[in-house]
Amino acid sequence: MSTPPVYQNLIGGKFVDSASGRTFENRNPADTREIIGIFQDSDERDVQAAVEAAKRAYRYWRLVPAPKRGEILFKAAQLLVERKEQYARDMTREMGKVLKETRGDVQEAIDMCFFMAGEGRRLYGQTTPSEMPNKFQMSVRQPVGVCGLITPWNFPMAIPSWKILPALIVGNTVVIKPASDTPLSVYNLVQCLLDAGIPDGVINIVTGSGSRVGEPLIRHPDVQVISFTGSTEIGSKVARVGAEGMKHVSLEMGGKNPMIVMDDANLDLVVDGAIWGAFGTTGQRCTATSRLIAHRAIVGELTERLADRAERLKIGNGLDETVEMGPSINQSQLETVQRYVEIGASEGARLVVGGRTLRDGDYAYGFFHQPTIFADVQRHMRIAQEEIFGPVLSIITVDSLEEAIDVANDVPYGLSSAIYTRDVNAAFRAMRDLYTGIVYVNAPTIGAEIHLPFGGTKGTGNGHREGGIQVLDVFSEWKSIYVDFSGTLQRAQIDNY
Ligand code: UN1
Repeated sequence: MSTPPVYQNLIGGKFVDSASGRTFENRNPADTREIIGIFQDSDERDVQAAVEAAKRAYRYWRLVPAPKRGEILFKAAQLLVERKEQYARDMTREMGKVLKETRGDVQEAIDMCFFMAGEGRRLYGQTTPSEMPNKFQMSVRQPVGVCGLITPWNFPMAIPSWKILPALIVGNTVVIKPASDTPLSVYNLVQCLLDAGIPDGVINIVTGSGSRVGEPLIRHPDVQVISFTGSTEIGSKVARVGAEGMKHVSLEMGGKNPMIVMDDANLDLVVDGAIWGAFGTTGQRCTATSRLIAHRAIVGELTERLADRAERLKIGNGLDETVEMGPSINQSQLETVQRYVEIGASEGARLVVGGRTLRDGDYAYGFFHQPTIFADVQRHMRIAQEEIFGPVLSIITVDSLEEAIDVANDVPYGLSSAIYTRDVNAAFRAMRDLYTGIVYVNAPTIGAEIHLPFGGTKGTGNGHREGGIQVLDVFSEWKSIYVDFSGTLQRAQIDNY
């Protein structure tokens, strides 16, 4: 086997070893015999150096005209387009999801790059009339400073792009800590930005653990913005640290996304949508369809059809174009799935398909689990309430739209939801009453497009949105500017009344 490549931290435009000289290996979750790369196991000293570099670069970058920053992003987007296939392959090797999905992940970064590049010529502010004569006023977006970005492994390029690109277009600089399971895709994305002409120090990468890198990064007094995607448990810790330091904090966390299926739904469409929503990315999406809330009149037939399709899904190494579902990301995630299968069984749910880890033949070297469906799930069972982040779908039976919406909303999360129906009244009710940041009609809970706001209610986040122009609010501050050209002192609230 050839020697795996070594990746260094990127600090101030230079690739450097960690201060301690320690490294870690990253392996392919479909075949752990393959080492994808050796990465730096960094600590506080590396974070300190990266933040200093980002702070230095900020003095320059914030003054580069936004349309010029946009031009660099346009170039980077074009490079991503050229390198899409290679990066998708790298991503399948490091993350495990199938090629068509890793191509989609790179595409999402391309979309974001073009979108934010265009924003360089907008970054719209507002002008408003003054209460007084001969006075002009406006509000403009300002960059905030150094942004600390902590990104997950399930969308190893798309999610980093959602954070890096809006941060940069506004004029901030960044230090990113990629998930230790998928740092390579962040290096690939950042390489395009460097090749497109991003100056030294504007983007810095520090790899390593959450405790040794993530924590000092978010605590650093010179880091003004923290954008985090990951678990609710870590997210609430990030929120506390951010609150102490008076930082902008954007959190994107879990989901327990429901798909409501009414008795008039087109079941062919539902089967396609539910299989894609539940088992795409091996269920490892915050937006994954993890609860199917089906009307009693069709639940029996639907369960059978879903079980039949799930049973026939081809599982394996995502580099094989015929494979439909890859492995879990790592041993611990696989164990979580196994644990929830046991929990579901012990809670009295009916296992209709799957439930087993695959260990024979080539599967022995990866973290493969069968797509799993439980029926007769009760709304308050743990498998109906807790995020599993794996290929497990819970089917809950209901008798009416009202009950379906009530069950759908009765979880601690609120990211995405869906309804399948041909009844326009039911669809509009659901659109209004489903308490999630994203609602789909006759489509599964996954598949958000980057130019709409992405995020959720309740335990899913802290009210911010990624995607859309709304993301700019995370990475900018509003400045209100008053220009008095009257040549006299005009006292607001006094001289004009
Ligand atoms: C995630 O699950 O963490 O909407 C992100 C989707 C993708 C992004 C998912 N565009 O499913």
